[in-house]
Amino acid sequence: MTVRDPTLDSVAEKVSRNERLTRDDALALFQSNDLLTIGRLADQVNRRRNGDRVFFAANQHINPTNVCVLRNTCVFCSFARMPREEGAYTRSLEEVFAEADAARDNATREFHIVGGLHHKLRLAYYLDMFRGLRERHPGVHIKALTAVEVAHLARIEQLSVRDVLTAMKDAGVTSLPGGGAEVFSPAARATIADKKLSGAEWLAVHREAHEVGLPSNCTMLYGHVETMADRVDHLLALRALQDQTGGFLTYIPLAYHPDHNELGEALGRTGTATSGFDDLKNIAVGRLVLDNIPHVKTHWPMVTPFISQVALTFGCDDLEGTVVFERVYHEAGAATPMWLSYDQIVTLIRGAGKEPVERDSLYQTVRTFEDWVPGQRPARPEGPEGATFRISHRPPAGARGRRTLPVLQEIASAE
Ligand code: V47
Repeated sequence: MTVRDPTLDSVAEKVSRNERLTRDDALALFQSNDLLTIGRLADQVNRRRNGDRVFFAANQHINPTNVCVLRNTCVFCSFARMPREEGAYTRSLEEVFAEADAARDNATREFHIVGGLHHKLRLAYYLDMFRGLRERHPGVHIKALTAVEVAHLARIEQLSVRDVLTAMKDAGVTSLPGGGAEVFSPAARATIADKKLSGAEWLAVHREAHEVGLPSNCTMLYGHVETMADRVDHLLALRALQDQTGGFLTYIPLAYHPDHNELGEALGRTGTATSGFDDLKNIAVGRLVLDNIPHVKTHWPMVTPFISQVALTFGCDDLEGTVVFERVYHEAGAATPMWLSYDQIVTLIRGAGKEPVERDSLYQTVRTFEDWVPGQRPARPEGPEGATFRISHRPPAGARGRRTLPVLQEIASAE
């Protein structure tokens, strides 16, 4: 393979020999602008593992509350509110169940449940939610609560993290999402998320999750104040834990969105998210460094469906899913859709010359599409013909100049 940037020669040799990359190799990759070489190397590694398969999930995001005790200290987040701040909400269990009923019409296989650190919501609220969802939607996996929420619940309940995780598992949770990792560097964390649990604590929660039999995802928030060395050390810390537990399913690089949050204002970055160049580089370097994590996922709500489609030839084998409805990044200025239809996802994957595979949370195959011919019939398997989402707008949030977000009002068949 022709390598334009000579600093990547030894990385290319190691990749061809299937050898583990070092810290210096990872730094060289992040510092290089030879994106096509980096992408080709990552593609090579991904193809060895996944061939042309690209996974996706028919999933639904549920955010039970945006009230968060870290509202004033996680300065990169646009989603959180103080309890009485305009736009603050907390769903009753009935409201959560009503929102989740959308799953019936949309052949959903995964609920992705994350929210703020509420000062009053107790563990019982979440356990009742998981049990209720399990009962109402027995075929749907529950991927719930970031390590930050788990640690918060352990603290307010005066329980161990292990006890909280075990109770979650018993109530029907099948995996943990990867949020809250941000970037482990203590210096960067002190700037963007001063009071959040530390990197070591985040890793400890995931270690415990893996030990009690809950696999999890992992993330890195990039494109804010972190250095290239911070990115590398973050990836190496994830790789080291994975060597010990094998419990991470997928790595997801998360592109920082600077709108409607204090950090974006302080950096003068409002309206300027990460670049497509850096988005693709983060996918590819993640694939190359995390040689022991089976999957790398691109989160299309953050980087656009088009960059995500291109990422499929830059080392990525997972296009996330239908998402229905993304709120966290849209509060921070993401201009992408709030969901994609099942058919749009399948078409994006096919459009990249890849083989779509619908998966569940644990990467078990739900469906493949060898027999599906575009244009003849929808790829979407079940649900009433023409089912669609009806969107309404809540009253202006006002506080901190945050924009009004469309929220799910009801789900119904198209008239
Ligand atoms: O931890 C918050 C990020 C994360 C902003 O596990 C922001 O499958 C960008 O982790 N700009 C939560 N990012 C979401 C998350 C996730 C997403 C999709 C899939 C999975 C999975 C996990 O969102 C937070 C934080 O890193 N975030 N605010 C922002 N302004």
